[in-house]
Amino acid sequence: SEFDVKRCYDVVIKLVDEAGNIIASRNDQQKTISEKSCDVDLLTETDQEVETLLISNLSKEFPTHRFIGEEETSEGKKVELTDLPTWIIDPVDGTMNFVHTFPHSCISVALLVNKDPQIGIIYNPILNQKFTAIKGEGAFLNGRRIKVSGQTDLGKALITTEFGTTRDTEKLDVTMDNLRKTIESAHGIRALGSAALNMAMVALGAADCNYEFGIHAWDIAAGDLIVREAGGVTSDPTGQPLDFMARRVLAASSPELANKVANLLTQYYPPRD
Ligand code: LIP
Repeated sequence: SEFDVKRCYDVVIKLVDEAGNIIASRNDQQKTISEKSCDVDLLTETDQEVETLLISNLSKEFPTHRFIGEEETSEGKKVELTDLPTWIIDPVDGTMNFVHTFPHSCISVALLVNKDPQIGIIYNPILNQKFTAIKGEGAFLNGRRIKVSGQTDLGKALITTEFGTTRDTEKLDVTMDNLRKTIESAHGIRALGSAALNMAMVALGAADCNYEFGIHAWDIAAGDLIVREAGGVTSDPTGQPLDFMARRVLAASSPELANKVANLLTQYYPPRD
């Protein structure tokens, strides 16, 4: 009841700026890498350091708040989303990019209350792109209002997706099937290497739709709010409501386009978080 979203935003944005400086300063340095689910699913020391910076400072300011972080979870902690205020944090989304200095890595942070995003921040400190949203107040890039394209025509749509961080044969078959169908029916296809930045491109109107199977809540929670505050829609890739634990996402510039892409896609159901 005493929830003060503005105060939460002011606290987190300072920490995100600080974390961004760390990521930007390390981008072109050698990284110490560890593997998560497989040898193309990566974590670096910077992921760990940034997550600790955010969680330790946020929990000092907001002792009752909960946290879901990529790094914490990779250490075996179970993902549990309750109705309590919960910060969902990906310290470095696009870790493969970060390891290679491909300049599309970002911090993705969202604050949920009653499982509903109130704040979303996606910050690429290497290219200085800061996407922000507070529920009901619109979406912004570096302080300037952004809007989705409004595209409804699949044949004119630029679609973003990813190839995934697994070499599982069944998943790869679905991925290739969907790439082929998308290339055949859309205007073009792009993969930035960061689920959060792909969604930010939909919010910006630079891409028209994004889908991915195999993501986690921390890859999409901030993007969900930023896309919707920019006038877009988010859902499960079937068109059903988005479920942060289902590891599946669709974001689009219009309900019409979302529906067309949902009908096009071969569905894949990873194990839930
Ligand atoms: C990864 C994304 C990647 C996506 C994976 C994964 P990480 O996040 O950036 O684009 O395909 O599903 O979530 O591991 O770099 O934070």
